[in-house]
Amino acid sequence: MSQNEDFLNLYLSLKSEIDKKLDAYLFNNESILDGMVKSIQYAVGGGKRVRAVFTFLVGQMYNAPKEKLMAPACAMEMVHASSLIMDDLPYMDNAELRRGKPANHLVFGRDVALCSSVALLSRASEIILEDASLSDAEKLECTKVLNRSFGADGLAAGQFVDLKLKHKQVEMKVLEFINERKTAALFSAAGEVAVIVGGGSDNEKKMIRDYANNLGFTFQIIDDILDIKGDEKVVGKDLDKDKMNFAKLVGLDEAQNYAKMYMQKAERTLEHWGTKSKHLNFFGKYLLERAK
Ligand code: GRG
Repeated sequence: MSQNEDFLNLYLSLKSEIDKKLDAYLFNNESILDGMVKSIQYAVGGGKRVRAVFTFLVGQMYNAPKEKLMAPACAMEMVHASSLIMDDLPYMDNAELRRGKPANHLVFGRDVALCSSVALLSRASEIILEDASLSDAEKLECTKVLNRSFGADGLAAGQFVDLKLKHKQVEMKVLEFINERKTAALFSAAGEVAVIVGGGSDNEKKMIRDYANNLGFTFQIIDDILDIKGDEKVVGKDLDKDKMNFAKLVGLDEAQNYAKMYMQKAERTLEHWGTKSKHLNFFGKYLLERAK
């Protein structure tokens, strides 16, 4: 088996474990809540799970037990799913297609979609705080990192600036500001929780945040390229060819060069972990080459 196949098998097996655990975390035993829980399950179903897989791949470099990584990893996917519900709402990006299905608010209504989005944020912290395999210190640090990622210097900040400037010509540094918060912040948190659980040093937490930041930039630039030249049926979400983005600003070819450049920067940080980082190297290439 080639090393690449080896990585893809690992990715698929982690994804399937994550999918199962997310189902279990979101099980509903109150029939009166069926309508909302169906919307929550609908929102969480079907993603690529790259943020949670990233947590596992970083944790693997420390031989961190899988059972300790599971709650923080799933929490990242819950925050991500929450953000996708919000992002698609008519007064945000007003999108109709998500993960190849109608957007949450079109199926369940805007009112229910908003409740589900908030409930997912709350559940994300809860599953970490309730996890018996984590120490109190790990729970505290992980929820702090998680909550910071979607707040006023994370997703919410990135989204705010993105919405305000979406049809304006902006400078590169503004796009970097947006991408760092809207997309890279959650990758950064997903990496940092794994270093916390793995018992890494403060310096390693910083290094993984740097790595994830560059990885997140690559990820967002590929997203921007797909927004322009992707196939809506493959990507599974509304493509917004008119919206200002990195690929529009610099052109498709140059955007691809930037995506590679950020990935190479990221890879240099990984040298610190030597051969232990081999799966993360494949993960980076997988994100760079993705078509959806
Ligand atoms: C307070 C949670 C919260 C959010 C408020 C709405 C919002 C602010 C932020 C939106 C952030 C957002 C949707 C960023 C886009 C990031 C991105 C590239 C998403 C696509 O991720 P994939 O490709 O999607 O991993 P799947 O469907 O595979 O999970």
